[in-house]
Amino acid sequence: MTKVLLTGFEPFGTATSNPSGEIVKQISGDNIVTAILPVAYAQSAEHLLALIAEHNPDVVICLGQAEGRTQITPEKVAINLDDARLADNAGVLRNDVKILENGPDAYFTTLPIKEMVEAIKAKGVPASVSLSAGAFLCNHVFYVAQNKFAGTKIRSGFVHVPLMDSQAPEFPGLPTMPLDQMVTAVRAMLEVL
Ligand code: PCA
Repeated sequence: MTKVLLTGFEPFGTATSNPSGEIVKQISGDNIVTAILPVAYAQSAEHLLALIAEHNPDVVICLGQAEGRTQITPEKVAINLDDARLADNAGVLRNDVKILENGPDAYFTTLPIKEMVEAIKAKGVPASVSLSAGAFLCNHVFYVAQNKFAGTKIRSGFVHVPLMDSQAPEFPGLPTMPLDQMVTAVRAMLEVL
């Protein structure tokens, strides 16, 4: 049986909740380990690598919030760069910092993201491949995971989700999606695996 590690993030910035964390709270199964990562550069990577060492997953899927998006968006590429206007939850601001000094500039996902997008759309939830995970925490853990599993058979990747409906008052004017649709989408991705 394929063992999956599925992670979300805690809230960050001015937000008081994070859909990625709420999604993972609703997913469970015999072969699924879920966790919520801190939104802090050093701690997120440390936590993710500790979970991997403890659980030996065959597949790692990390989820994160992307304000402004309207669809579930599996990410194609992780870049070797921390560069954000926002400080992380530990107060660390990074501009133009490499994640791994001698690492490659980028890694592609090793998840079957096109099949995943089709499976999500088949459930009636909008989805598309994204070509940029940004350069904040989401890209950071994505790059750390891809680097960890480079050259192995372990598949890993990152999926951004929109804001959820309950966040509308905190993010006026930005698109949201019902949380249950996001949970449906994540279950559809897991079925592909
Ligand atoms: N989204 C942020 C970090 C945590 C999250 O859920 C990002 O897109 O980098």
